[in-house]
Amino acid sequence: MKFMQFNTKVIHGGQENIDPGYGSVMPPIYQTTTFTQTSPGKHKGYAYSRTANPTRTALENSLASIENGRFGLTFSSGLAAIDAILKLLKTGDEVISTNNLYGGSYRLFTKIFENYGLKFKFINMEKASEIEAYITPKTKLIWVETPTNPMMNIIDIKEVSNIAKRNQIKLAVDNTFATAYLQRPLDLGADIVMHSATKYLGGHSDVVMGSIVINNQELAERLYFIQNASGAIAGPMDCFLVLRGIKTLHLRMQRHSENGKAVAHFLKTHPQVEKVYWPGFEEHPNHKVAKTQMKDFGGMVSFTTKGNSVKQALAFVEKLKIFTLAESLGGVESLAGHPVSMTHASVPKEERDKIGIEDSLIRLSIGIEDKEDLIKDLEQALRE
Ligand code: P1T
Repeated sequence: MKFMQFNTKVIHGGQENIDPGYGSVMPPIYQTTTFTQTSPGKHKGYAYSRTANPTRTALENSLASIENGRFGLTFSSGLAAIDAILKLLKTGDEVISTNNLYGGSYRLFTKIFENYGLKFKFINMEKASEIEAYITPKTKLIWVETPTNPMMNIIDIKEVSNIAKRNQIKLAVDNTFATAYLQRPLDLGADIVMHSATKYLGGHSDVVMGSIVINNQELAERLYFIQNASGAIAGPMDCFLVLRGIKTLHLRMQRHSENGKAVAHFLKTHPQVEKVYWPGFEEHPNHKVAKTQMKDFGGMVSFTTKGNSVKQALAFVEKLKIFTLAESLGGVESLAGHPVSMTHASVPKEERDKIGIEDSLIRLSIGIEDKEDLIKDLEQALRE
């Protein structure tokens, strides 16, 4: 069904003949570890649930469909998905990564994979052409997160992909903040698109999961091998929940974006607020790129307050009533976080300072509540 557009794909993509047994509309939750064989190796396509499980297949096919890819894989967390991608590499290989990215990704790169002899170069990619200077014959992967967590930098996926292709380097894009609703990295030339499905894809703050979508068959086979050999797979119940989440992804992302815009504009004019980071502002350094590669600007907004102190930031988040102070993002409910003490505590202070993660920085995941209520809540928490 090649003609399907995005809103149809989130509901039907990859879901043909989902339950040949009884014709259920949603896939059954195959809560089983293993499958009957009539003779060794003779079965109906599934032998053991680490290797493959029908509920997982249903989700993996949905993910491939919405990202315009051919192959989908799901993992027990976003970090497990990134871990699998890095296992494509060998000791001595080099990775060029954005210098602003989720703290846990940075920790995985520097505290785990550097021990296995991978080398990471963390650079600012806002001017994509500057990447070229860091490429060596050992560079095998470029790692892009856009919008970045938590500074909302925008990286030009198409331009980076041209550089990657010219130099025969694979390009992986962490699409967690945007999702396939707002941008589709494979269409822009990326080789691998990765998500923390824990966030917008699941959408209800009740599942931890990661996903990968690719087009290239050889790459897919290597990743399926790693998924099975390393074993950090997603369970059937969680796959069911994320599949359910995806069916309303378009509606939620539309509302997240609408509310995100309202909150960003409110903060911008508030006397207590110093800076607001949101790619929808014309003065955002890569607004033009965001406008071209994204359908809208999403529901993530970060800001700093005048005076820039940790104390101030903590007082603000403690006063919030509708926003919940919590790690994570992308659920229906609005969350607030203080990156310095939460999501990015694992990034050393000198690195944080370099990329603008200041002491008073607050990151908001704008939910799908009434925007007037969200603004009132922010207003009362900003009141001294
Ligand atoms: O939490 P997990 O599902 O393992 O996903 C890791 C991850 C990867 N990439 C991005 C861009 C992310 O934001 C995350 C997780 N982020 C948070 C928990 C957070 O609060 O930012």
